[in-house]
Amino acid sequence: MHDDSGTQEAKPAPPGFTREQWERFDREGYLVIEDAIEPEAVRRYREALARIASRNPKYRREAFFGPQNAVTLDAELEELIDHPRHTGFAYDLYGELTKLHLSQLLMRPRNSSHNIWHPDGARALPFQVFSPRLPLQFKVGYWLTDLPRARMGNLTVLPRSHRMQYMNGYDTHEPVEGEHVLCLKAGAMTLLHCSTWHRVEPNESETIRENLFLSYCPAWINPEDRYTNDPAWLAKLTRERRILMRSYGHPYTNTKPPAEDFPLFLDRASGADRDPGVYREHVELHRRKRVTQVERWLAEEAKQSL
Ligand SMILES: O=C(O)CCC(=O)C(=O)O
Repeated sequence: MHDDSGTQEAKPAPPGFTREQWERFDREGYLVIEDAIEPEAVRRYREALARIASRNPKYRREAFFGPQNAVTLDAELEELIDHPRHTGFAYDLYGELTKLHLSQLLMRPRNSSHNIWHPDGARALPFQVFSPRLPLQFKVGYWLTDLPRARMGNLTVLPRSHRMQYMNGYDTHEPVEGEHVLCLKAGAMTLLHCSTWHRVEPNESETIRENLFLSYCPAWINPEDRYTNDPAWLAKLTRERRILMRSYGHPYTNTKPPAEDFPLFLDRASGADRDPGVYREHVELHRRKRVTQVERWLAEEAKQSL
């Protein structure tokens, strides 16, 4: 039986942050989770990247390659829209309005272009002005090749810099004191707060750095890599994947999605589609605020500091 709210089809939210992981992410501005991606999945994703490169006439083995909207480029990557390895982390932040902001595959060969220091998101009026604590973009990294040492095209972060609006190395490649060059094994997953300053190391090795980024945001932030998606492609997706793509015909629908897109997920612990006792009965599901896991932790923290 179908009910209008979608509750009967909805599944519980996948696992997200442990309390300890959240506290570390909130303090440092990023998190590394080793061995998060099974070797078999690393192999499948690498094969998909190779297929995408081989189909693209612009691909050159010696140049940076970074096509976006990657989940549409190979059927093997569709599962990344809502994979339970990482989607729960985004849901802990953005709850019922979670949206896939960007999907991108990256190949960084020797001596190819690499990014200078920057935070993600808006520059002239950074997200941090309005959201000094919580990220308005949240970037999940899937690392598919071993990067055992520096100067292999590594992602490099400045820990705790997500509270800084100015940073001396901005728009340069210069190493800065306290930076962390991420030396990762294939299968690691990283979580990055959009306000954390980061750059990319040059690649002086023979390894082509291969990875995937999946960013999430609240639906009311514009996506980075598309306006909408092909309706025929969307029609083949599962309910959760279609919702997470937020391919709406009218821009304000991102702020107020339709009733059938609720609940995105049921509460992980209780299986409920709504928070109990906060509204009168007549208030419809798609018009109800639901508290996120991160909001709960922030509320507990505020209580403890009284
Ligand atoms: O490729 C990387 O490691 C980071 C790229 C980057 O700077 C970004 O995605 O904002």
